[in-house]
Amino acid sequence: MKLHEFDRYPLTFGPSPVHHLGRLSQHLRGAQVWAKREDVSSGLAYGGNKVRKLEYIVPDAIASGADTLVSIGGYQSNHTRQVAAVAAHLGMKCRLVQEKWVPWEDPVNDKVGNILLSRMMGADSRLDPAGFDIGIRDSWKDALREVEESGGTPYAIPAGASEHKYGGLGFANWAFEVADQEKALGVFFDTIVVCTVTGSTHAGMIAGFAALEELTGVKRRVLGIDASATLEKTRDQVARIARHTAELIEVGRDIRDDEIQVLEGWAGDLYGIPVESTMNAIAMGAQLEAMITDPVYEGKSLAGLIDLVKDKDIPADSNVLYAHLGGQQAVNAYHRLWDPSA
Ligand code: 5PA
Repeated sequence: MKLHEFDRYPLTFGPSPVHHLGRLSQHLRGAQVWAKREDVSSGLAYGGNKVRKLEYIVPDAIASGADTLVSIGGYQSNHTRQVAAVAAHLGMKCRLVQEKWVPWEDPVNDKVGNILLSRMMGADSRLDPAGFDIGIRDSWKDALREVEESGGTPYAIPAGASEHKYGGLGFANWAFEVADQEKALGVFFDTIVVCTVTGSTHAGMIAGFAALEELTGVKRRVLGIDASATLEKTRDQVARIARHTAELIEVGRDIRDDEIQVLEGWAGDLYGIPVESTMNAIAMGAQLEAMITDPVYEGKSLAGLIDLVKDKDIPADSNVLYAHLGGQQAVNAYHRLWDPSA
């Protein structure tokens, strides 16, 4: 099937906005930097990249006859907040497993930001002490069984909606959206920069741009910036999902190895813990553009973009598109990073 033939349940306002980051570009003295904003493209609890993925998963959930969406993430998972939002929007129940993915000791880490919003939207959000892993977890299987035992019909959405058969479709569609927006704006983005953890955002883009390359012959670089700090796992997962998604949407050829670029250098040692480059990037985005990024994901990918532009790895005569995937709600749990009295 071609991408446009897959069912898509609209959860966004439409194409996410694209805009030029003029002051940041001027400051970096290199490529022109633009952003495409998943953080402001849905009315469902502030949106983010998972809402776009869920547009292609919801038809399957509805067709399955499920009454409860079940998913998993860290205490401050953006993904689980978006699953809770979509469940509320559909009139379904929501059961969330929130694990201690990040050793971030703060008394409000499991109380404010994303988890607060999920609870506000009626999700049954339960804490679990397990640490970070992007794979399939026992705690999640237990949650599915518990929903069944209590008479519900669960629908399973894995971490980041990535290891789902349709997890890559949302961002394959993002690639086609970019191509349309380029025409309207009269600009060409030769490089895309995106944050990568569970992989289907980046993987979907790879598949979508490969499909476009087959149609138009136009090549570009889609650079994933690792924020998982478990690079090999994330790289494997991106490659697997990109190849699976390319097959699903009938790209007509294999994804080449050179199309799968997950870069390391900005994650620090641990998922969820910012490093100096993260904090500098967050400050730059906020103070030059009032573009808010978080210390877990977007601050790290912005740090990658900044260095690649400064070092001219992204050439000065090019246009680079920063995929802003949301995630600002977690900053509440990281308040002390900006607290002058801390
Ligand atoms: C997340 C993910 P992928 O997981 O698709 O690679 O996306 C990475 C990413 N930016 C980038 C933001 C703001 C994100 O929330 N978040 C996860 C979550 O539980 O929130 C899946 C890890």
